[in-house]
Amino acid sequence: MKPIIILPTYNEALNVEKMINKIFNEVFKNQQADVLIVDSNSPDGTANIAEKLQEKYKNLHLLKQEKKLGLANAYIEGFKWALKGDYDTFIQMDCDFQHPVEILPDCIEKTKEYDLVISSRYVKDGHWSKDTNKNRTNLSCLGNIYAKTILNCPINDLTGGFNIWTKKALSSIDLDKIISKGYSFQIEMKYKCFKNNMKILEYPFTFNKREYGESKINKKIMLEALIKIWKIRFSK
Ligand SMILES: Nc1nc2c(ncn2[C@@H]2O[C@H](COP(=O)(O)OP(=O)(O)OP(=O)(O)O)[C@@H](O)[C@H]2O)c(=O)[nH]1
Ligand SMILES: [Mg+2]
Repeated sequence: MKPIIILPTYNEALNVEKMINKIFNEVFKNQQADVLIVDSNSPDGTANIAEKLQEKYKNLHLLKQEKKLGLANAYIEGFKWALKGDYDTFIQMDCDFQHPVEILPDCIEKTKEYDLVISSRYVKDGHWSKDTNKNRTNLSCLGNIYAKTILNCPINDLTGGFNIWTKKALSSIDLDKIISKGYSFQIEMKYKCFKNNMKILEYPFTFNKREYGESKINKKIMLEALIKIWKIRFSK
């Protein structure tokens, strides 16, 4: 049994090779973890780079989606694939270095006591990197307060995408009933986990600024998330 890191990618050609090298050469040496890239047919050729890397790393897997159907769809396909494998820990992480891979061994250790470990910007010692645009941080803070209040849920970082799931927590959620398409997926998954009475820890980390490549988040995606929270609140 070992962990699997699931990396959704859309146009991450500038990041993917560096990220995979860092995971396998610096943090999980001797390939004590697997990585699954779920690529939504990125026009910049991210999947081609991943295929080349598979020649070097036998623990690197690639799911090629035919088209971009949103972050939720990519993660659901990735989770379903991983749940069929011999894994005990399922890690969600962006492929743009905003989430520090180095903290993963500590977070994985914490899954001995907790069902879900959320890497959090909104607990003591959790931060945004100082050079992040203030509008972005304010929007995230407000979004989290809004979601937390509507859902009446104690999780501070509901929107974050750096989460470490045990098999128990992930299997407690019916992935076919997830209603989110975009980034509200992160909120919906954590809320369902909370409703399923799983033991949850928020582990502090510093959210870095994206160095290479472009953000996929836009006003439409954010608006969709704000509205979806009401549907999530009343979904079964
Ligand atoms: N497979 C897949 N990956 C996606 C999709 N949309 C975003 N991603 C990936 O999901 C991760 C998070 O997306 P970002 O655009 O970095 O979102 P963010 O980190 O909230 O925003 P920034 O701070 O602006 O970077 C990245 O690894 C993206 O490449 C999608 O539709 N399909
Ligand atoms: Mg990002």
